[in-house]
Amino acid sequence: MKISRRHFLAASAGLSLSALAANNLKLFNLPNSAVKSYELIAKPFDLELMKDKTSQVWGYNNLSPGTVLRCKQGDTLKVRLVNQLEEQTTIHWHGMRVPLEMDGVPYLSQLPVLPGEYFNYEFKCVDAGNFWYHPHEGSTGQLGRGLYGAVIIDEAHPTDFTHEETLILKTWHLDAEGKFTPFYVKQNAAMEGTKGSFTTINSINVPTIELPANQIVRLRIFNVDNTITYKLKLTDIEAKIYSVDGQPLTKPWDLAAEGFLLAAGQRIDLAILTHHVKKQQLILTNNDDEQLAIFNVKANQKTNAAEKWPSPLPANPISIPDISKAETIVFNFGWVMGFLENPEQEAGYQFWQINDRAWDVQDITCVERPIATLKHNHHYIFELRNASPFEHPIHLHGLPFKVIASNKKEIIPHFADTYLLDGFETAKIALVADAVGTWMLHCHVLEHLEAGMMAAIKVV
Ligand SMILES: [Cu+2]
Repeated sequence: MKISRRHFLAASAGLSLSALAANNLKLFNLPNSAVKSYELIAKPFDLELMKDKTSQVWGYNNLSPGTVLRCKQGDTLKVRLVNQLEEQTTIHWHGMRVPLEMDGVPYLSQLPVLPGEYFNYEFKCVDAGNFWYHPHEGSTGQLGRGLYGAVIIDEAHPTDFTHEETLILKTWHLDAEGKFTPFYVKQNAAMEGTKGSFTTINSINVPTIELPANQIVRLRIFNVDNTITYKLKLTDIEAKIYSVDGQPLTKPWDLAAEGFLLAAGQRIDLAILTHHVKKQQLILTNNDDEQLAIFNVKANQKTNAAEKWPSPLPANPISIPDISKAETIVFNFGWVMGFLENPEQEAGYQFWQINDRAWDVQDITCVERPIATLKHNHHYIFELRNASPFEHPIHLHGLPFKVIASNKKEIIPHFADTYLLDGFETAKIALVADAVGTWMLHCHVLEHLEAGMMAAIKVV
């Protein structure tokens, strides 16, 4: 069922956005500080991704990744999105706790921004860390063509890091001429998704990045890909993970010898000390064999930061779930195998389900049928069960969660906004439902989302 914009306005008239905002005020009750304003113009432009080939990408302000939005924890971010695309769009602030009406979900948070229109986003940045922005509309194509960017919220007080780099990972769907290949292929969408073939960091294939010696370096690594989980390793140097999804780890983790799985949508802060590097060249790899970036460590006379691992980053003000009083809700991530026997059937567009229900991206009334209703400020455990052999990075809007258990992996409890659910894995995440509103729970393999793997969770 398709519903007109007028219908949405009529339906939402009874719903007071200011009342919703008031409910969220507690979250945003930080001391008043600066306001940072940006304009993001979404439009197509030509970009040389492959040498001597032009790709017609979409970006913000003729950039892909778009402008880095940056301010300090507690500041207000004001962003005007101007739509100069030929289709409607929105912006979702991945991992950021914003009021529902700023969350960018079309027909739930706001009307889609039509070609030629603009929309003003404004919210307080309550958490420090690495977040990102992207459309929540036409996801495979809009993100696939390059619409995304980083949001970096600096900690309220200085950290021990003395140098930083932002690395945004994506594997583009391009042919040998630099032209886009399909982002959504039914047969792949029913399985692990359609992978691109040309991997870049900040839109450069295997960039060489200069790092000064004698520094405490913070690598902010983002996975904005439609599909791929990268298995990250850094050669010839010890590295530690300081945050996952922008949320600091109480005790930083060693980057394991077998690498770290960074799923679609996720971010980490990776720390290295460039004091006594074994080699002047450090290589960031995916799956051992694919080079992602080369770091050249250059002598630097300027500073002499102590050769000491930095203190953990300060925790964000997230409500801590109390497992002893939490109610458990089970979510089954299902797979309709019938599709594979008859790949031509149109019903194949809904072969992913959560608790036996497929989301239809064409039917805006889905937002009116939440899959679970939570009581405001109550504690919950979500048991996430994967009934398929394919992995699903499960992302929840509005409510950061604590990862607490898995039947397949050893879990060190930590906060995140996306959990990589392995094939046939059952995992547990815990949260306090401290933000009133309707929040999306979905897989960040974007073809899975568009083929049904999305649901609404309501907090009342
Ligand atoms: Cu999935």
